[in-house]
Amino acid sequence: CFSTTNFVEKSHPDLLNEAWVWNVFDLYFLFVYFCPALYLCRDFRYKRFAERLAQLEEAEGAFDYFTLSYRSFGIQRRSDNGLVLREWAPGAEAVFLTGDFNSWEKQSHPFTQKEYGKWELYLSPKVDKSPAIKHLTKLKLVVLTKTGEYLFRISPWAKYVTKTLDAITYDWTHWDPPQPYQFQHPRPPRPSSLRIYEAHVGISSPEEKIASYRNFTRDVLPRIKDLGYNCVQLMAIMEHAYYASFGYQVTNFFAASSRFGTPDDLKHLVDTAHSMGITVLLDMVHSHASSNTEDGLNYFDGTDSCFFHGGSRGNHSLWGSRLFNYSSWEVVRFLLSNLRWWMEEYHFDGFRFDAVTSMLYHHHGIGTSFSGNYSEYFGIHVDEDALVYLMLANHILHKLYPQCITVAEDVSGMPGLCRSIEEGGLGFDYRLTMAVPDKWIQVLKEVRDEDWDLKNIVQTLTNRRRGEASITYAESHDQALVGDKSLAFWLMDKEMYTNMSALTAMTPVIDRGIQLHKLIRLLTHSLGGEGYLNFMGNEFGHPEWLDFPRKGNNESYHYARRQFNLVDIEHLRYRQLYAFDRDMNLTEDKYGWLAAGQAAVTTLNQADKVIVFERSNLLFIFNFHPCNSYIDYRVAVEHAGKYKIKLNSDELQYGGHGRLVQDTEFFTEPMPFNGRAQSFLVMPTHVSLNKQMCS
Ligand SMILES: *[C@@H]1O[C@H](CO)[C@@H](O)[C@H](O)[C@H]1NC(C)=O
Ligand SMILES: *[C@@H]1O[C@H](CO)[C@@H](O)[C@H](O)[C@H]1NC(C)=O
Ligand SMILES: *[C@@H]1O[C@H](CO)[C@@H](O)[C@H](O)[C@H]1NC(C)=O
Ligand SMILES: *[C@@H]1O[C@H](CO)[C@@H](O)[C@H](O)[C@H]1NC(C)=O
Ligand SMILES: *[C@@H]1O[C@H](CO)[C@@H](O)[C@H](O)[C@H]1NC(C)=O
Ligand SMILES: *[C@@H]1O[C@H](CO)[C@@H](O)[C@H](O)[C@H]1NC(C)=O
Ligand SMILES: CC(=O)N[C@H]1CO[C@H](CO)[C@@H](O)[C@@H]1O
Repeated sequence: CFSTTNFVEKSHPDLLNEAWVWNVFDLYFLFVYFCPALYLCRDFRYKRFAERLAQLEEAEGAFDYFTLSYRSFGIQRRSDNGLVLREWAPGAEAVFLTGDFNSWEKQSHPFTQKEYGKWELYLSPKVDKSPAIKHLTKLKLVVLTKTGEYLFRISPWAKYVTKTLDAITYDWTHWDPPQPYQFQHPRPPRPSSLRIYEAHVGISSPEEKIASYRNFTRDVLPRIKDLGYNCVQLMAIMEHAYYASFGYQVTNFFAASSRFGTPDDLKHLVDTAHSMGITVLLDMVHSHASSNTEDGLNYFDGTDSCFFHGGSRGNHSLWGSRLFNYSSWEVVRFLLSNLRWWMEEYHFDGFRFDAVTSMLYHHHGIGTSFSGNYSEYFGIHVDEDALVYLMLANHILHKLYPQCITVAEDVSGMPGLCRSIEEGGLGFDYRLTMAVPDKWIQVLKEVRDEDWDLKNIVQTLTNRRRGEASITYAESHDQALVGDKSLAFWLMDKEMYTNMSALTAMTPVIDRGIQLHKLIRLLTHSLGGEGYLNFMGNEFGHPEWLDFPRKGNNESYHYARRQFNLVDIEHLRYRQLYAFDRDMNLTEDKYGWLAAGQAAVTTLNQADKVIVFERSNLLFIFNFHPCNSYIDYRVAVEHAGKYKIKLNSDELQYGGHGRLVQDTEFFTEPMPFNGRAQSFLVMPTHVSLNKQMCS
């Protein structure tokens, strides 16, 4: 999300550092022991969830039916080509349908009022038995308000909205193609190690214009495959009238953005990804909605409380957007059906829920910092309705699609976020470690290399809630946004324009940048979580930052693109970073450290700037010292035997110095060291060590 800078994540208190596993007994014990009220809170949450679920089951048959409401709302074509239209507009005095089909006659097609604020209209087939409204017909709802105003609206259930170049707002375009898209490929199995490529279709080309779903399918999916990522997370798919909102001010929740092509083009993209074994996640924005009225959801029925909270509670003061009323039955129907829609219609494999912190708390995280004190997560400042909504969403998704993956963007560190609902959790599979990228930016911005506090860095990477899975990243789209810049640019800045050639010797700036870029990413990948995420382009050290066309930059696309052309130029060093990123993923794919429990750090030497840890039968050794190389450095291991180098950032092909002999074999000795029974000396056979780096 684009406004997380207001949130501060501090390290969590001691409780979390103990290796306790979250289970019902621990919960009970902890809460009863430390604070009975918290235990009651957790219990209360589960009860509220169970009640809500029971209500859905009872009132609407079963949640399966309730959450498929996109099959009864909006426009439905029956088998005889009769059209049934249904809307929820409790504040309306009357509702009409208008469009090309009735020459934009405002009142010729009135809806009939039904119970609970619902409206219905039936359009019989034409004489030739074809439907009354053709594929690609432009439509509008006309809502007559209680105050006698006529409002032109797009159906909240619209599947396709389009805009002509000179128009100001979007049009509702009826989507009912004669040949519906047929998916060819099944969903791939759920990966045990999630390596996510976070991508935005529109900016996915070097050209200074908007790239399409087709461009992405043809040009970017093969790169993702080649890089060894097994998951792509698509941003900005749900239609957003304002391009520069990066997809976070959604106007039409059921429409795939037409800026990038047709719904079928997106289906083809997902299908093609599946054919490559790539899982596809959708960046899901259910935390708020655009405040647009004519082409958004705001004031749909002429009141401020349809879909959203009425009054000031319905406004997000920082984002200028509208906040959903999660206690409303029809809002829950709309949002849960929205999740089903993207699963069923587009075959997405799961969701990354945006701005979960803003949903969970009445204060939306604004001006609040989280220290880890449990009173911050339980109490009257928690929006229990939003919390129960998220539990319902996770329950339904996991019940209906056992392979579905849900990821929460939460900066607060809500306990139990990624524990099962039965245990009193919220039921997400992963959370994003939002403190990690902030730490890297802070280190690169503020700390001299020789002063890096490795203990603090390791703590940031490892201090997470045990028993709850995390997706970690050195940088995501948040860090790339204008005002900040990519890690590569923090490291190498302006020399990236002139000194990235691999044909000349590295300058000290480029040398440092290339080496640290690799180390930062590998350390984050191997120590930081149970999944890893990279933002499109950063795998090869994308320079600069992202800025979408807007008034303030003269509508320029110069920074709204990804310069894949850089990595395609044979003699530039971007290739070396790309190769390392690729081999990092391939090594993970082979050894599966992400799926292998947390690492045990055996050496954390602040003076030597060395970190050593084991994970998944692998030994990781990092030297962050800006000047020193070491000969005969003792490292501890658990398992006796022979060790070989599998991935070496110092290889020449990765822009390294080639100081290690790749096929060296290391034999353990039964010499206890740093808490392990075995150890050995790491001894590069090439002793042309680069000692002069600091001189
Ligand atoms: C998308 O692909 C088309 C067809 O090859 C090409 O003409 C167009 O320039 C591409 N657009 C972008 C933004 O790369
Ligand atoms: C939210 O919806 C509920 C149920 O429809 C309603 O009772 C309540 O007044 C709404 N809250 C606000 C602030 O609009
Ligand atoms: C909510 O925000 C809109 C514009 O952003 C404003 O017109 C409206 O008065 C606000 N409502 C309240 C109750 O603050
Ligand atoms: C946690 O917050 C509560 C309520 O604000 C306070 O009484 C308590 O002292 C805090 N505990 C810690 C460890 O800071
Ligand atoms: C770095 O780029 C500058 C400007 O083009 C050039 O003068 C200098 O020789 C380059 N340095 C190296 C080592 O290539
Ligand atoms: C936008 O264009 C105008 C007129 O060409 C120019 O004066 C202004 O500096 C430009 N602004 C930016 C941010 O480039
Ligand atoms: C998703 C993906 O490309 N995975 C590949 C990772 O690397 C291994 C080893 O080369 C391949 O077998 C996988 O297909």
